[in-house]
Amino acid sequence: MNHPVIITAALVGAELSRRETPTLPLTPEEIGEAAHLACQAGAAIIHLHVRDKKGRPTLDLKVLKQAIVEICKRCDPVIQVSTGGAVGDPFPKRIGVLESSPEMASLNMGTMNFGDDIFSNPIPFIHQLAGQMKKKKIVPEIEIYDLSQIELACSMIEGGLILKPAHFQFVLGVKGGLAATVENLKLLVSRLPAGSTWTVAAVGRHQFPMVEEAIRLGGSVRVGLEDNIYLEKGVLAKGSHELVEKAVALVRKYDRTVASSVEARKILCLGSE
Ligand code: KMH
Ligand code: ZN
Repeated sequence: MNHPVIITAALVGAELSRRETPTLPLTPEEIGEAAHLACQAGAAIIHLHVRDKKGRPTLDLKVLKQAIVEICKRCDPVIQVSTGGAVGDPFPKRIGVLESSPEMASLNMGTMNFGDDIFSNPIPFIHQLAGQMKKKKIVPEIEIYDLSQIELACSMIEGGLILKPAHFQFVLGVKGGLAATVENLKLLVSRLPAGSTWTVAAVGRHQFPMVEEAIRLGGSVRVGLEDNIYLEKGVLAKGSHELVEKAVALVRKYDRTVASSVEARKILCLGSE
């Protein structure tokens, strides 16, 4: 039985600047406002990166907490902080973001080529992050960029470092990861431990074809400027909310419903032991 579709809005990311899209939110207030618009459009989860005063990606806890305050002033989404940060961010700072006490955090499952960079996630670091999340009762979103990463996640679930039911995100179309194809998505879904929930984030022009497929297959979806800045070919989105609106229309097209943040918390077992 399909559950309501959980829409995650990834508002900021670490790779973009205002050069690529003038509507990218940068300050905590702008992020709060962008989150509000995304939630009004139908997002239940906000995937959160923050920027410093110069607009550069930062893991500064003070800025992160300010952004969370600005979001929570305006709406009540599940806050999912990024522990991925930007390529090259030091591990202690990436673990440090958990001190912001979010309900969820991303947990990236492997070192890989990431465009022309290396996204470093050695196994001991993944274990350390997962251990801290478990201790702090923060639910991980397991970020899967390639098939082999599911094997590692499964071993961590079997070993009890990640609690069941686990929640997975398939990040498709990254240069260095698995391509964004229907075949790959079906293969990934077929490898999940029973009872897992899953969602898809595909980059660039792959975002909406994969969103549509995920909705058809019973999963959830992530959209937002972090992954894709275009509403249509050649048309920049005015903000992540427009991408959320487009995802909502697809959810309705397939007779599914959009999860509220309250429903998302239930589906993802947030706040339970
Ligand atoms: N910025 C990427 C290197 C995450 O948020 O956990 C990693 C990323 C994944 O965005
Ligand atoms: Zn991210």
